[in-house]
Amino acid sequence: KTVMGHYKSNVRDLEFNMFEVLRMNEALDAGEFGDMDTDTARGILSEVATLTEGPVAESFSSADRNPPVFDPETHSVSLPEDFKKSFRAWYDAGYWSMGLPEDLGGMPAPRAMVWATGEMMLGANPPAFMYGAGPAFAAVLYENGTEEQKKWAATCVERGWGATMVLTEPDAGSDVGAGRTKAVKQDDGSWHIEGVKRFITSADSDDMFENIFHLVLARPEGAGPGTKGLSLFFVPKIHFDFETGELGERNGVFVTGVEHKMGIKVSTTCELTFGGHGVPAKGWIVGDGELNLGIRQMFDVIEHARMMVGTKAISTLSTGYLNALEFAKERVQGGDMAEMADKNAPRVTITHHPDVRRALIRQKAFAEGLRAVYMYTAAHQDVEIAQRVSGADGELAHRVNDLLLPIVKGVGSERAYELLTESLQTFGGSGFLQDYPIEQYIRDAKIDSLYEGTTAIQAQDFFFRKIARDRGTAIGHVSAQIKKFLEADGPAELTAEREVLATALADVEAMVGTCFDHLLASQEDPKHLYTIGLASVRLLMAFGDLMMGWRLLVGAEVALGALDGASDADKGFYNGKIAAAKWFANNELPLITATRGIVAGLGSELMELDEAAF
Ligand code: ST9
Ligand code: FAD
Repeated sequence: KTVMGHYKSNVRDLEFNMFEVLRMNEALDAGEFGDMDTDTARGILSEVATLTEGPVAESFSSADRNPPVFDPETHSVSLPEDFKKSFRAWYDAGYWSMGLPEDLGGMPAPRAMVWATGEMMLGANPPAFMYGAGPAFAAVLYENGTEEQKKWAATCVERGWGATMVLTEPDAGSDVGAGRTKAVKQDDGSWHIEGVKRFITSADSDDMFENIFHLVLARPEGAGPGTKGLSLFFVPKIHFDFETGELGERNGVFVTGVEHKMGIKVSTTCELTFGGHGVPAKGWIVGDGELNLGIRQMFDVIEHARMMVGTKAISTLSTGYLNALEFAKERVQGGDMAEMADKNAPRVTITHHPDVRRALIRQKAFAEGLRAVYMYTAAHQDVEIAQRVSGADGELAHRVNDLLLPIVKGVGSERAYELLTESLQTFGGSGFLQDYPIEQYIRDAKIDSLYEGTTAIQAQDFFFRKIARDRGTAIGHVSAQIKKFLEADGPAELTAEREVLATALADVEAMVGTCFDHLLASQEDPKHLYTIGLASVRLLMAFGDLMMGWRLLVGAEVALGALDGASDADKGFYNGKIAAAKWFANNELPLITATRGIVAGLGSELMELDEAAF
């Protein structure tokens, strides 16, 4: 069984975020993004919605039922034809050029546009978006590369090559610094890479690309341990003439296995062997050859990828919710609760049942709350927009983006997976069937809390790096923004909810304070670091809820202000924004107070428990 036309975009909410809440139209119409003005942006959003709901979504479930086949003899995979067609439909439309450097044929665009169109791709057919990483990865090569490498980057884009990011090894997952793949310097300035990497996305892709370039972390012989001893190498699948781009000999990097997975099956997850087949795997160190820059350069890739993973999860929740909503409006089951005593009362659609309404508004609040958070994050990826949205200058905007990436990625993936089970539940037993897309959404979205740094890693990154090492600069800026919102005059209709938000902010600040206390105390007694480790995912999730609660209320204020004179369709939309924000404030935010208490009471006893007791 396959599902056609599964994807439901939400262009109205994307436009609401971009133009009504974040007011990006001001920067667009001031000409800060070249030819991209507001009308152009709206036109693109609507075209991408049509493209993604149509040809891109078409192979979503069939590709799941007909996963790639690996041929160990030729080290290659074959992908379903209809999937390749979906990919082409997207790639040939050329939207990947938005936001790329102009030297690579890029079209100026705010990051929010990149991620808004990305959202639709990632909801319709996530693997298809991921196979299209070439231009974005080439841009990282361009930005970190030598003059000559900048030309290679242009070749990669012009010829439409595929790309991978290559970090993980069997013994080096979260701990990237444990990687053993080594690099041996050659007289001609190139390096020979030797080792086995695993779980490499898109490392082979049938005939979709004439070539693939791998961005590989490896340890130059003699370099030190850990991540700081790694360098980044550009390793093409097939050698090419650096002047003309013409393809030459096969390089010695081969796919030696493809995993069988729970979801995103058509996205190939490969074992990749370097220099194990009698042909050297030649690579070139990215940049001017200074050692130990590898992890920093790779993080330029990782930052895109983490944003991508969070947006993928959030988009899947959004289409999950909209599918559940459509089903709920049609499914007739049971009588109205208020007529409980009357066995002959008319049967109603399940949208009349309080618990279904609770489930629907919860899905809506999280889907739209998370969208508002990733949009706010994207707004801090452009100086021009960040300045307008929060008054952050370039440096601060960068820090705010850094702070929020683990929220988009970590909270986005955890909440999307959790809430998608609520979407499935809304379908009743039908949700369990492959006639509907939800079971695949759940399988496809589970990966999002795992790759690109598990939730535990995101939570540690959030506290140790994005808060403590940042000396609270970015989080201070964001809480100042929340306070500004709380202190400004607001509509009476939202007074109660603003009070709840103020409490949530105080709770989160207290939790951050508790973690700082343990950090300080750890200088005397390192066991206090355990307590932070035990608290960190709770803190991450609580901050995510605070961000959602805030951004939803900001949206609700905008909606309240726009109700007067709005069309009937817009009235429905705006009332939905207000209802979801109120619901989130009254039903989710108060839970943070309990978490604050739990975190305040945490010790490190759990770490002393004998393993035999588990
Ligand atoms: C993977 C791929 O899972 C899955 C999907 C692939 C999809 C491919 C397609 C994507 C398409 C995307 C398209 C985008 C389109 C957009 C278009 C736009 C035009 N931030 O803390 P330390 C650096 S891949 C920045 O001591 P440890 C920093 O340089 C596998 N930098 O770490 C730092 O030095 P310093 C993913 C950071 O203890 C240095 O690292 N695997 C950050 O040595 C050392 O830091 C993972 O993600 C940061 N947040 O190592 C691994 N953090 O301090 C997860 C660190 O001097 N594990 N640096 O600045 C971790 O992240 C670990 O925490 C660790 C720890 C490895 C960093
Ligand atoms: P481990 O690191 O062994 O983690 C196991 C468990 O221990 C997790 O729950 C983790 O949270 C926890 N844990 C580990 N260390 C810590 C710690 N210090 N503190 C607290 N908890 C900890 N990698 C690439 O390089 N390129 C790719 O393209 C790519 N694509 C992938 C595609 C798929 C489908 C999959 C499954 C993986 C992919 N990966 C890729 C690898 C992915 O990034 C890793 O799987 C991930 O980083 C986790 O590593 P691991 O699987 O070894 O788990």
